[in-house]
Amino acid sequence: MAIDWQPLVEIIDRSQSFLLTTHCRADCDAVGSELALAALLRSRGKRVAIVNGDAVPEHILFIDPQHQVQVLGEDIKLEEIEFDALIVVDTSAWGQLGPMANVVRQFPGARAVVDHHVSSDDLGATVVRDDTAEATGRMILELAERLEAEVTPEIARSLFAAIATDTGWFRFSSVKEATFLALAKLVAAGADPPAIFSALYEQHSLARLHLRGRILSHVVSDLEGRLMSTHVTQEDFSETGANETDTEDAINSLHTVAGSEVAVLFVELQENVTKVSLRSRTDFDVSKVAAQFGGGGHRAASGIRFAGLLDDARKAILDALRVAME
Ligand SMILES: [Mn+2]
Repeated sequence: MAIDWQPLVEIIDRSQSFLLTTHCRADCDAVGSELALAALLRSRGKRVAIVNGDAVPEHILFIDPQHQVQVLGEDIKLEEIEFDALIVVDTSAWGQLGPMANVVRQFPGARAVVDHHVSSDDLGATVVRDDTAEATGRMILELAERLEAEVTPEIARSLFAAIATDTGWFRFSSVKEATFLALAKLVAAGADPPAIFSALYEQHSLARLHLRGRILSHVVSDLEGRLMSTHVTQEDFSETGANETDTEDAINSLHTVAGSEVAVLFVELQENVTKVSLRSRTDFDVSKVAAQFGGGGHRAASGIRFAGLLDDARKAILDALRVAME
């Protein structure tokens, strides 16, 4: 998909200072895109601050060694926010911005969004969207090329990590030729894949490994193995000492079973909220089922925040999947 960068380039050209933000519970695509975009803008003499609604999750802190990401209300106050332009990356959903939603809503200057998600709200912004892109990070690389900016080793590392994580280390169906062409450019510019892999996947806690054991032991198979699901309870968290971010990537283990088409992970959060992740490895579109429950995402990967108990979430969503997958 050819992206029209011109409206965003015009905002960049006419603005001197930029506020960058992304979704809460940020991932490497979110933070990597923010950091790379910040470096690009600074290389053009712009003033840039990155302010998120919550802190960068601990397991991806390696991506921001200089602690450039600030947290609203902790590192920077609302009244200190004065910028010409605001750019939101890797989300277009009010509900994912957390405390930054108000900042975006009241922002008086130019607003822009760079995102690859299908489902979107109207943020009152100039939107650059490519829902065929595997990661926002690859879109930022394209912007760098459009701006003829130098891709420094820092930018390369941030964007490599962004693309690597949003593609599950290049194994999701969203991966295409353009992915590897971008990665080749990033490696040429100084990204070090083994170092990034180790920082991402080989620095976890023992608690996370124990939690993974529980997630695997809870797996149940449905529709003769086409629908695989599992869950994590608050008790699993407290007994292993792991936390919610330690569930990341666990769902993909369910697809290691032959014949599995759709995988679902239910995570019991506090206050009767259940977080649901869905992954499809066929043409079956999990975002349609997610949408039935107010969730969103892509055909191959979607999520739901279900207002209800774990057992109720399992019953409702697995029932809906059984019907949809028949
Ligand atoms: Mn992303």
